[in-house]
Amino acid sequence: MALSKATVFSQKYTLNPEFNDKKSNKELLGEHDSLSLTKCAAMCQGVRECCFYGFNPQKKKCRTHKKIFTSGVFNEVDWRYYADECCLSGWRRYQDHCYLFQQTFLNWNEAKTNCTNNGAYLVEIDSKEEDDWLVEQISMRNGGKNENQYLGATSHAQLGVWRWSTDNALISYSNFWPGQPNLYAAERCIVLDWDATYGTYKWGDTRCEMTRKFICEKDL
Ligand SMILES: [Ca+2]
Ligand SMILES: [Ca+2]
Repeated sequence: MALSKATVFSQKYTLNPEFNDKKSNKELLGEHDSLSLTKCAAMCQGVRECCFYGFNPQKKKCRTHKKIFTSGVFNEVDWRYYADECCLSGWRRYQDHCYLFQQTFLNWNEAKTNCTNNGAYLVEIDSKEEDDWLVEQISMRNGGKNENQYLGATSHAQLGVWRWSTDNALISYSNFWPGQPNLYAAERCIVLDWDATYGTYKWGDTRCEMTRKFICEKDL
């Protein structure tokens, strides 16, 4: 699939105010002269690896980064940073990951294969922030309908011990409904499970043969 960054970019770019007046050489692609923010944005847009850029209107400089830097940060006034959407068309970006909300219903194994074939993995939720963002996204798409979504964790190897499918790591964050997981022997997969009473999604264990919607995730 061709990466249509020009199209994606024109839809949206976001200011990241937490990086105001900061600079870092981490994940840096380059620093260039640039007369305007628009020209700086185009410099990032024109480079496939670029997903984050900063512009300094006083110095007329543009810094392009592979992704958001999290270390090596120092102060330098007048830098303002923007995130290029930077995901393939149809995917949504959250922090340094891209997500595809698949609308077909597949069993867990098929869902996992589908994500692999998309150069991604079945979504792995590592924080409350990521969980909240995903719930917000699927709530918008499904309008509160009962369309549960597979996550990438199973307990195939050991009853009640949940591991992510990419690296077999134990899940470090979870957000199960009270009373879940409840059927350890039969329900070896996890879904984001809609509850009409609470009007939101939390996690539940489920049978892996059930066909569900699912979310693919990939790293930038
Ligand atoms: Ca994740
Ligand atoms: Ca259950």
